[in-house]
Amino acid sequence: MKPDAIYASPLDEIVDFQFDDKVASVFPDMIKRSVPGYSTVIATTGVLAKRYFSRDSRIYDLGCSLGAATLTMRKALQGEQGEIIAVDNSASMIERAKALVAQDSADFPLHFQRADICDIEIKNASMVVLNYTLQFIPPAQRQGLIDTIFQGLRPGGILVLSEKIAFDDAHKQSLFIDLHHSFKKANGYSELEISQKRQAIDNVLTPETIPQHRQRLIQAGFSSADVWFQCFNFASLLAVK
Ligand code: GEK
Repeated sequence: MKPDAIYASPLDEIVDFQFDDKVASVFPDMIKRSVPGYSTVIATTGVLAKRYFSRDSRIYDLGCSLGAATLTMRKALQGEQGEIIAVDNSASMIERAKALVAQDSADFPLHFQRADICDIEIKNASMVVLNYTLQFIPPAQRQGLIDTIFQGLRPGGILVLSEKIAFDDAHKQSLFIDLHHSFKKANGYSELEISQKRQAIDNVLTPETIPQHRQRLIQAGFSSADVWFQCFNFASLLAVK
């Protein structure tokens, strides 16, 4: 795993964070050291796939990056009949994900699509995974995307929605941001790296509160939407159609 040192040296200008080749090349290290609970969420996505996948249906992994969730679900669904559609709009992510899948021996059908997740058609899905990606979609487009996902799910199908979250309570907001920084420091990031990355990502990542997410999911038509995992300001919800 190539170590992430993108923000390790002082930068003259901090540009908005992008999922380019520099990021894709260090992504597994970056996400593991930056997102508390990431490996639990990925492993549990496989457990949920095993439970909720239904024969001849599709699973969508929206904002698949290097395909961590896709590879876990594929392994869980060996021998089943259906397909995974893994979507990302970053060419670097899709190319590298394809190379990783080429080394994977699981036989569950998988197709990559390079597209904006707000423009794709979703149909015949038993499960949709949105792991840490809705946060990069402009807030005004989020309800439309969640509505499209709901409509493309079979009855009883699920959406797994994992996000960085915000808090209405100012004390909780600053406490969890602080704890997240401590988590990053404990994982070897310096103060400079943490602060430069924060400047780069603040304009492109808009976290929302759990009540905002739940309200949007219920408005779309989901019969339930519950937090099944949270570590500091990162949470995952399970919404059932
Ligand atoms: C994982 N789910 O490892 N359309 C398609 N892809 C997009 C869009 C968009 N509009 N916006 C962003 N992306 C992964 C981690 S990372 C989260 C997801 C993070 C893609 C973007 O290219 C990137 O690959 C991914 O969403 C977000 O479980 O880095 O914090």
